Amino acid sequence: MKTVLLTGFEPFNGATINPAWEAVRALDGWRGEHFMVEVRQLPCVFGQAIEDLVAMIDELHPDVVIAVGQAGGRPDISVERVAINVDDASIRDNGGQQPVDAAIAADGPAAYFSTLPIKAIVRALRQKGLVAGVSQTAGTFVCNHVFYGLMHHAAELPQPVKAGFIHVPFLPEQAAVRQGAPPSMALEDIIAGIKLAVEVTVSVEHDVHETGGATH
Ligand code: PCA
Repeated sequence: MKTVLLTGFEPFNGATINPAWEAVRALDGWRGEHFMVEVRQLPCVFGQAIEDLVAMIDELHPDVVIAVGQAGGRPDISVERVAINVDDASIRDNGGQQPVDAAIAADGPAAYFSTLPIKAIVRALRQKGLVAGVSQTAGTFVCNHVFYGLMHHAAELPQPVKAGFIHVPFLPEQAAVRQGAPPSMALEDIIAGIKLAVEVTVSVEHDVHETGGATH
């Protein structure tokens, strides 16, 4: 039985809802034939978010970790390829911090690649009619920060952990109150996408290597 840790961020930047958390918390207690899912919330706070995630991993010893965050303005479920070693915030986090051009790990590599089967996930999502793509940037705010911290910790663990990050769009009710009608996705579609990402990750041994997966 594999353990899958799914995390979602709390709302940030004055919002009252985060689609990542709404989707992830709907999967609390979900089990498949060969896996069980543990769901946790992460604070949108530099430093603390990585500390919390590392503690969760050390407690649960998951085989798979998928962290999920909101990427408002993106139209697709973005399966992130790469985490980079920099914090460069254009807004404050929920603790009032706004790091600029700061390394996440002073002695860490410039970047880590996701170890999720990113192309296989995108293919499966598209086959279900969900708007999805590989993304080449998770930004430089708390999501990239957590993604980098996750991969940095996973790289040090004795057991192999498949780990990565997925960004999800606004919900329709978030888009409705914003200027310029940004794209959005129904909660049920975001949930279906995260479920598929889990199922593909636990069942696929090697990623597929095909072109056309990227959107960002
Ligand atoms: N999205 C932000 C941080 C928390 C979240 O859900 C980001 O993309 O960095």
